[in-house]
Formats: sequence, C-alpha cells, structure tokens
Amino acid sequence: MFGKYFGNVKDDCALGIKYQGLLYPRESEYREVKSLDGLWDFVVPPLEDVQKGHREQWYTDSLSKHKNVLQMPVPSSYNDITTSNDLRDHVGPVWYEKTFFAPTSWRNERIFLRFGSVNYLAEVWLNSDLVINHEIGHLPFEAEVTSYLILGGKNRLTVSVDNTLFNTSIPQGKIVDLGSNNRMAKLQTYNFDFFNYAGIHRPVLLHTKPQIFIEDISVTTELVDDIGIVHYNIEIVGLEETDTSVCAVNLLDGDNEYSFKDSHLGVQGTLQVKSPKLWWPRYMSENPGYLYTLEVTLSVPNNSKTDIYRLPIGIRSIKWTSTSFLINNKPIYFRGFGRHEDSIIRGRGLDLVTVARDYELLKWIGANAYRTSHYPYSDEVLDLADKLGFLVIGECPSVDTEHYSSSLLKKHKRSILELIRRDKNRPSVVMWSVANEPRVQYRDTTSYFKEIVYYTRILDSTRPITVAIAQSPQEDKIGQYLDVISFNRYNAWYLNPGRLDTITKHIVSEAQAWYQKYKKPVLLSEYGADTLPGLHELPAFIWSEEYQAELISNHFKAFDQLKAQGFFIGEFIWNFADFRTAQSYTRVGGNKKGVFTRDRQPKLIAHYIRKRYCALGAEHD
Ligand code: GCB
Repeated sequence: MFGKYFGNVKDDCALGIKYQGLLYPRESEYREVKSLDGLWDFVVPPLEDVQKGHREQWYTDSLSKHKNVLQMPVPSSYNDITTSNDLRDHVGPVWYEKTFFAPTSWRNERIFLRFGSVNYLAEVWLNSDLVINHEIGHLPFEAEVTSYLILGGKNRLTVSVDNTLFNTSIPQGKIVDLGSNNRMAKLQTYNFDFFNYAGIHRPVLLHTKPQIFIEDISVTTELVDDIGIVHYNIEIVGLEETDTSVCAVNLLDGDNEYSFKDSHLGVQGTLQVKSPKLWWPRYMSENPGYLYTLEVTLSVPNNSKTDIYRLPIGIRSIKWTSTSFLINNKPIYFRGFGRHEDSIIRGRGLDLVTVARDYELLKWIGANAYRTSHYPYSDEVLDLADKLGFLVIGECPSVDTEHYSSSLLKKHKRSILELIRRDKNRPSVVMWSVANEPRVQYRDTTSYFKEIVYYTRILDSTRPITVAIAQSPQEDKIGQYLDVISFNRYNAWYLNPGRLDTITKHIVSEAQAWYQKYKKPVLLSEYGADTLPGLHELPAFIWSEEYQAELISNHFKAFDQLKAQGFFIGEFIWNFADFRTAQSYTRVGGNKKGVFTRDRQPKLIAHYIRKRYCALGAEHD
C-alpha cells in the first residue's frame, strides 16, 4: 500500500526510494499561483558547438544579448515552430529565458517553481543560480526558490533543455557521431515510434506555500457494504519540535456541502461516508466521474500559521481476479485507444484546445478508456479523465527497452516513482503499465522486470500492474510477474499484410494462449492499420480507409467470441489520432494508424467504432 511509502518514509535506501511530495499547485486562502507561461526568449547554440552555452555560462547574463533570439511559446515543443530543418532536428541543449516580477506581498511565504514537464533534461537557473535539474520528460518537478527570488524586483529565469537520449535514458536513444566534416556533428536515433519532441512542454508555475505547509496527501478508497472508506495520510513540512499542529480534514460533495458536521483531526485517518456518491466510469452511472473535495486545514495555534489544501478525490474500489477487473465490485470491459500527446505545430506541448477536442471525440465515439502510451500525460489531461469518468492505464516512458543495465533500472524506477507520486490519488488511473514492448532477447530481461514490478507494487498495491507485450505467449518472460496481461498485435498489418481473413482466428487463439499460460485477465493493448485519409479502394487494399475499417471490424468479431469466454477484459485500438514520428520510408508524414486524422477529423472507421463502443456502453445502462 503506497500509504506506507508516500506517507512517512522519506528515504528508503534498500528500495532506492527518495521521495518528496509534489501536490499540484492550487490556490487557496493561503496559497497563490502565478503562471510564467507565454513567449520566452530562445537561443540555439551553433550546430557545430552545441555545448557553447554551457561553456560560456549563458545563464549568467540575459539571452537577449545574443543574435538570433527567437520568441518561443511556453508550453510547446520547439521543433515545428520555425521553418528550419536544423531546429526541428536539433540534438543537444537549447536555451530559454523569461523575466518576471515577484510581489513584495510574498515576503513571509515559501516560494516554489514548478515545471509540468520538460523533455528531456532540464537545468534551471534563477538570477544566475542553479536551482534544480531534472531528467526524464513527461513528469513534473519543482524547486523551492525562496532564497533565490528578488521580491519586488525583476527576476531572470534561464532554462537549458537537452533532448539527447542515450542508452540509459527513459526512453532510450542512441547518438551517432557523424564526424567533424559534417555540419551537424551528431545524429539522434531511437527505436520508439513517435517524434522526440523537445522543449518546455507543460505550464511553468510560481506558487507560494505558508512557512509550515501541507507537503503531501495520499488517499486510497474502498467500499465496505454501502460505506465509502477514505484512508488519508498527510505530510507536513516546517514544524519545529515544540510546535503543536492541528490538522482538520473534511469532505465536500459536488454541491460544496460538508459531509461531516465535525472535521476529523490528525494527519492520518479514515473517513466513513454513508451512501457515498461513487466515482464510476462513463456509461456505468448517470453521473460518471463524481468527485468530492478533501479539504485539509492545518493550523499551528502557538504560531498563528495556517494552510489549506483542497484535493479532488473519487470514492471507488478496484479489484481484480484471475479473469476480471472490477470497479465498485462490477466487472469492467475496457474499450478505448492508445493515444499520444501530439498536435500540429505545438508538437507535444500542452494544447488545451486539442485536449478539449479529444475528450469530445472520445465521448462521441463511446470510449470508456485509454492508455497514456507511451509516457505520462499532463495533469490537465488527467484532471479531465477524473472529471469525465474515463479509465486510464498510466504508462511510464519505458519504450522498446533493451540493453538492460543497473543505471537504466535506476532511472526506470525513478520514472515509476515520479509517476505514482503524481497520480496516486487519481480515481481515473486504474492500472499501471510499466513498459511498452520491452525486448526480451537479453539474459537479464526477467530479473530486470521482476524488480520493476516488485518496486511498483511496493509503491502502490491498490492498482494492478501490466506491460504492453510484443512477444508471443511462448516467447514471453514477463507475464508471470504481472496482474493483467496486455499484448500488442498487428495481425493483417505487420503480420500477414493484406490477409484480413486471418485476423479473427489468430486473435482468439492468441488471447486463449495467454490466458492458458498465466490464468490472468487479458486485454489487447494495440492493434490497427496505417490509413491514408481519402484513399478508398474496394476490395479493401492496405493503407485505404476500407482496409482499416475491415481490419478493425474483423477484430470486433474476435472480441465478441473472447468476451463470451470470460477472461478477456478490453480492446484498445492503435491509435486514437495520427501522430508525428521520426522520418522513415515506412511512415508517410508520421504514423497514420489514427481513427482520427492529426487535425482531429474522423476516418471512415470512426463511425463503425462508435456503433460498437456505444452499444457496449448501453449493455451497462
Ligand atoms: C507498436 C508500438 C507503437 C507503434 C505501433 C506502430 O507496437 O507500441 O509505439 O506506433 O506499434 O504503429 O507500429
């Protein structure tokens, strides 16, 4: 149970767990939040000397003194903004700078700087001092900057962002040295199938906390008969030994009514909610995604210090057996997509317009689930999953992993720790995927994943663990450690291209083989076909809209047979929308397996999926 590690244990050497709370910055009576998003100065070092900025310590003076300063939007990826191939394909550090004022009214506060995510390696200087560095994209990090900040004056924030991926990065990449004759000295290659977009990808927030503050809250919920049980654990920072603190906890419902007449006192405890309004996924309730607010009020009477933090929570239970996955004791059938954070020009940068559109499309098509392939998505995306009642398989950024090593293992664990630390309280997140398609031909694959799964389970035993597996049941080495078997299979695409007739039989027999081998619930985590929108061919031919429609429809026949057998718990199409990849002759402008185009319009198949997914949803009404 993560309560143990996320509540009290700050540093567990045996497990390599070092942990600091990272609650999302929320305004309250005692907390302020200021956004630093907008246009930042942006400078790229010369191609032939990408380390120049570090050597010359560009963080010690204003970037605006350089020639060729661009105005770069934050959040966004920098790659597709200009018309330059050099910037799109840049390998190495780039430099960002923003100036801002901090109000004098913050004199008695502790001030923190939070980045929603920077891909891949970030170094952050405030007024020339290094305040934090962070490795691994797609995850937030934060530094206390109280003593570096000029209150009532101008501050200069400098960030170096390096997109270089090595064998020990998460995800892995390889650097090819092109030699000194080449203008671009280094070339980045990687096996994963999405563009290595880079930049400050998510919001940058400056926020205050009182001197004594609520550092973290961990919540787990369960159902006992008709009672919703909410276990909570609160971490407080800044207390002196002589301070006596009072932590009062209450629950507000959707109408802002308190659930308890008197608040519960103490940093650890259990709330019992009679006849709770449960958090349900879509289609299983009139009111899916019902959220309460856990209100925590901290006061230190002899100090007259107070803090308040309000955390949205959902009351629901998760259980799994050898054949099923249950929410609130009801079996769930997942129907959804693998997705990407990817939009035209912005790349992987948070784009709220695309986020809102995607949820409208997910609702329209009748999906109830998605996998955050192949990395953690933004807080903003997951907030909506909580609110709208989508089921999320949260994935860490280990993709096509190979060449296992102890330093890779350490970073892989770190990515899982940071993912669970961020999303542990989210009702929408119902399963962890700790890798996508790891390679298994290595001697140490088995011990590596045994340790990864063990580590994940210690952090959180309340959610099942899976891996999206590429191998056949015969070749697989990892399934023995998992709770749910997920497999990616491209029948009639990479396997037997053009042979639409082979799909149903192959999928049914493979899913049965997985179940026979492990006696665990099975889901298909990826299947699909690249499709050029507007290309029509009858009889169906690969890359046409008809081919994608037939390929996916033939899978539906297999799923119907499998559903009747009792162990098959879900279907995830690859992919929700077309997305950008590295340049290759197998990709036309990127991966085109989307059911929607990159500008979010439906391909032919979308209408068939809608019919099926909505009908499956209606079975639960
Ligand atoms: C896969 C990968 C995914 C690719 C997909 C494809 O198995 O998990 O990242 O994009 O195949 O389209 O090739």
